[in-house]
Amino acid sequence: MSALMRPYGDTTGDGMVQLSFTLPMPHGKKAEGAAQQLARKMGIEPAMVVHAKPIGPSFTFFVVYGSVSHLVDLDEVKVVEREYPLLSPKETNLAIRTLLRRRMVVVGACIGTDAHTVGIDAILNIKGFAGEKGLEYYREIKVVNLGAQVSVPDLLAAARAEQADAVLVSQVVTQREAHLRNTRELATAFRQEWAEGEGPVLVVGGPRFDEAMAGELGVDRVFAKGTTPADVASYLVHALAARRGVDPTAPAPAAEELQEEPA
Ligand code: B12
Repeated sequence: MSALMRPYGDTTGDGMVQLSFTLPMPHGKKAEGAAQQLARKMGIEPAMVVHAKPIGPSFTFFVVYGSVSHLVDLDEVKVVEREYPLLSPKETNLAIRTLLRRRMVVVGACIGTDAHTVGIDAILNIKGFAGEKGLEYYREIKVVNLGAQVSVPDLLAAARAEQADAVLVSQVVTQREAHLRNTRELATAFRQEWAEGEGPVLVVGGPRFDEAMAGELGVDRVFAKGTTPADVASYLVHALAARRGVDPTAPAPAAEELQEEPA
């Protein structure tokens, strides 16, 4: 695969892309012209307005299809690759037993005004996500799911009372960067309570987070869209092992111990 590539629609390398947006003006010829102008300014040439639909009297939604001349350089693409091995529930349970000699306590919540609980429930609830069981299924994990619209002081109090090993926070609403502001508030409160490397492992997740922002936001790890429960459980084992200076890939599960484990 070449490091340089172009998008395509009909024939390889034709550069075709499709994008949608809304302009704050009534639907009409002028609006379609405005949409075309915007697309051209974005480097789409020729730009076809393939769909325009009024949204009430003062707004119009557009879909524009056209060709860009830009190239994508794969050598310049920077992403956060998973930095730990993916464990099965059995391996996670065994690793927790060996590491902690007790159950791992995980406290989860949506903070701020955010009421979107489906994401955190996908990770925590036993029914899980994408064919994987959630953290409640893991015998060695105790899950305390506080639900929606939890304030940072209440979350901190719960984390202290439960002696949480990890705090998992979901932020789905991103209007006015609420997810970033709330995460910074969370990190500040927890870092004031516990010294660096102590206290619960802080994890935030949601569909519009950039996984590269953990350091900047003051949390240990950020998860974005498509995260599965095993991604999170495996990370928590890795993070707690690393804090104890243990090889994150250890402890290697002994075959006979794994067989004792149901499910
Ligand atoms: C369902 C839904 C609702 C439901 C929520 C029900 C519930 N109990 O959760 C209801 C109807 C209540 C609702 C309300 C609102 N909603 Co709404 N909602 C949605 C919708 C359609 C789906 C979200 C969802 O459930 N996704 C499925 C889950 C599984 O995906 P996920 O959240 O991304 O989670 C995954 C990952 O992100 C990650 N993850 C998420 N959290 C965490 C946490 C951790 C720790 C980890 C490790 C991983 C992780 O793992 C999950 C599994 O992979 C989205 C649009 C969309 N299609 O996404 C809008 C959407 C999120 N809502 C939106 C809005 C604006 C609202 C309202 C403000 C609308 C209004 N004006 O009242 C209110 C706000 C209510 C509030 N106070 O928060 C906007 C947000 C826009 C923005 N940029 O902020 C969206 C994007 C719709 C849109 N396009 O405008 N909503």
